Order: sequence, then structure tokens, then C-alpha cells
Amino acid sequence: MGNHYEKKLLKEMWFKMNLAREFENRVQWLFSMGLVHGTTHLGVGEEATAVGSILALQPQDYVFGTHRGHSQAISKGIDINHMMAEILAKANGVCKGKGGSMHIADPDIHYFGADGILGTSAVMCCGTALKIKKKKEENRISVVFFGDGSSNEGAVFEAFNLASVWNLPVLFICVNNTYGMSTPIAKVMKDTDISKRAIPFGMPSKSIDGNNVFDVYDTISEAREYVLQNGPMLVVENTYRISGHSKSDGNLYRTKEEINTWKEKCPIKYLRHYLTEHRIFDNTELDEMVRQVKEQLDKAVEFAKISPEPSVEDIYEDVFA
Ligand SMILES: Cc1ncc(C[n+]2csc(CCOP(=O)(O)OP(=O)(O)O)c2C)c(N)n1
Ligand SMILES: [Mg+2]
Repeated sequence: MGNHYEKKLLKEMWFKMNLAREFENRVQWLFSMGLVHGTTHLGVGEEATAVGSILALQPQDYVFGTHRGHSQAISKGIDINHMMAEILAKANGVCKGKGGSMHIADPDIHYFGADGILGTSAVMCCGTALKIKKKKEENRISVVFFGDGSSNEGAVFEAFNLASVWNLPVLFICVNNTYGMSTPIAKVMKDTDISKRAIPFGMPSKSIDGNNVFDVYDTISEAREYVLQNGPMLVVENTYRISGHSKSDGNLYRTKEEINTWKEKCPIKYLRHYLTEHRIFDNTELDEMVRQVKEQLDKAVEFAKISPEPSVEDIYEDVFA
């Protein structure tokens, strides 16, 4: 596993996973300074699910992210400066400051952010897949990320059904971080093996270690081929959210020990160990890349801070409902 990859790809994995982690750290800091409106959902610890999955896709593939989607947008290649400006609700944010943390989107790179109503992205993903099918577009699929909690939404089952009965090129990726807000999955699911939910819809599925970026990359590469040739598939990426659910989370529903165990299984720690152990990069080289990431983010924060506020005249623009 892993050692058949080109050095360029391994470098990109390292760079993007650190970019995602450091981006979250900056958002946390900006939030604590009172500069972020509303709330924000951080996905510290889940970086391998986004980076491993999206690097295995093609740029033309459609991706629907989640409310915990900073790492997904970054993996898809969003402009960091304009994404940071969106976090600070500035006029030149990716959504002109009207989306904020949860709705970061950029149709130019075929990345659609999250919907506030959990589960609906799975249905919308069937829409773009239907368009791919109707227009007979080659080598393109439609991908949706959703959480374990969201997997209980009726809309997700409806999307499974529609995608399978119409053989749509949809790849369903369930990011199972074992909690929906403060509720552990065992409290809301009789059988916590989410991959089994594909069975009644005649879809294949796989349940994998979402903290191992190579497992994720390999599985999604194969899944993409399957979806292109045959139709929908479900992949469950098992991981853990080290950060709280949102900014108002006091972590009262889980123990410090549990969080610490998962800190040990940190996907970035794992990747560093792998890259140094196999002598692909040494620690100095990896640290230098992290330094570059931090430099890039310093610039992004500065860009966002000095960006203009949206004007009151524009308030009704881009508003559809
Ligand atoms: C239909 C709907 N119900 C409830 C909510 C409130 N809500 C926002 S995030 C969340 C938890 C979702 O859990 P999961 O899908 O596992 O994603 P995670 O937050 O763990 O990444 C809930 C219940 C919502 N946004 N939409
Ligand atoms: Mg969850």
C-alpha cells in the first residue's frame, strides 16, 4: 500500500492534509477573535477522508460537500484566499460573503457546498448525475459526502433508490465520525455497519479506515471506475472528529481518553510516519512543506482581513428565496 504512488501525489497528499488542518486552526483562531459570523464546523482528524477521496477523482467530477467541508473544498482545489474571505463574510469571498463557512462552493471547479438541510445534497447529486447521463458525458461522475447522522435521513435513502434504479453515476461517500452532534451512532442505529445500507438498493459498498489516506485513495480510485462503468456505489470512510461538533460544543458527551486515543490515530501523524519510514521524505522536508502551508495561510488571512465588506445595495443579489 502506498509505495506504488508517485512522489508528486504523496507530496500533494501531505500538502493538502496540512493545508486543511492549518486552515481549521486559523478559522478557530479567527472565531475566538470574534471575526467569524454564525457558527463553523471543524473537521480536525478527518482530513484523510477528503484529501484521499478527492485526489482519487478527476477535476471534472462534481462534488457535493458537507457542513464540515473545509477540507473537501480545499482538496477540490478552491482558492484559499477567497475561501478565507468567505469565512470572514467579505465581498470577494467565494460566495460573495453570503454563504459563510458552511456553504463554501465554487461551480467553476465543480464543487458545491453543503445544504443546511442534511441529506438533500445526496438528492442534488443525483441531479448532476442525471445530467451527466442524459448528455452522455464521458469520464465524469457525481460524488456526495454525507455524515453518519445524515445517513439516517429519508432523503439519503431516496437518493440511494433513485441512483440505483436509474443507474446514475453517483458515488456516495459516508464520512462516519461516529457522532451526529452529541449522539453516538449506536444510539440511533440498530446495526452500525452503514455499508450494509447499500444492499437493498443493489449497490456494492465498502467500509474502510478513513484515517488511512492510502486506503481511502485506493478505494475511491476503484469505486470511481466502478461507478463510471456500472452505476452507484457507497463507500463508508470511518474516522473521528477530534474537534467539537460546532463552536458551541463543550465535549460533554465523550471522554478525554476517547479523544486522546483518536489523536494518536491522527491521519497526518500516520502519513508522516509512512513517508519518513519509507524514506520518501525526511522530517526536515515535511516540516518545510508545513512552513509553506502556514505562510500561504498567513497571506490568506491577511487577504481576507483587508478585503471589502459586502455593500448594503447588493443584499438582494444572488438571493433566490
Ligand atoms: C434535516 C436536518 N436535521 C438536523 C439538522 C441539524 N444538524 C446539523 S449538523 C447535525 C449532525 C450531523 O451529523 P453527521 O451527519 O454525522 O455529520 P457530522 O456533523 O458528524 O460531520 C445535525 C443534526 C440539519 N441541519 N438538518
Ligand atoms: Mg457524524
